[in-house]
Amino acid sequence: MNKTLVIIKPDGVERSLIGRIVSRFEDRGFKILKGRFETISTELANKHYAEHADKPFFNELVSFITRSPSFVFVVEGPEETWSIVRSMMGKTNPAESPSGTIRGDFATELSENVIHGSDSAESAVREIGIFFPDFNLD
Ligand SMILES: Nc1nc2c(ncn2[C@@H]2O[C@H](COP(=O)(O)OP(=O)(O)OP(=O)(O)O)[C@@H](O)[C@H]2O)c(=O)[nH]1
Ligand SMILES: [Mg+2]
Repeated sequence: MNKTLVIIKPDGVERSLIGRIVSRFEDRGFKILKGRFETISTELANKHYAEHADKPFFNELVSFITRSPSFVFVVEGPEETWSIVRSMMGKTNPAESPSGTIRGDFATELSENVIHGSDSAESAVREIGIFFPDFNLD
């Protein structure tokens, strides 16, 4: 799987970080495909974050990701692109993310951590299907 889904979350769009974040992926040698602004609906957020439905932070997570436009796009690179993108993002908690990673450079809060990236090849296929159902992954 050489494509993955990336979302610059509402905090990143509100803070005008799109250009700097997209540049990192382009500088790394990836292609940006299919990007668009989207205020994620509650229905889509529930589907996207279904694995967290039972967690105590789920309602907060859904209200955050739906509060204003996100920038949703597909990144294309070599095999296992999702894994390289995740390493560029840093850890889930920005406080544990080293400088040089996206969350380590642009975020401080676990609940507002600027970026989402698919966490496996299977997640990439599933999530590209959720946001870009017409995208041909063959
Ligand atoms: N408030 C709170 N939020 C959490 C906690 N754990 C995770 N989150 C939020 O829920 C999101 C999804 O969690 P995960 O899927 O485990 O983390 P992730 O894969 O690094 O983040 P995503 O790329 O957004 O999926 C995270 O990005 C956090 O913003 C928690 O313990 N408390
Ligand atoms: Mg996740």
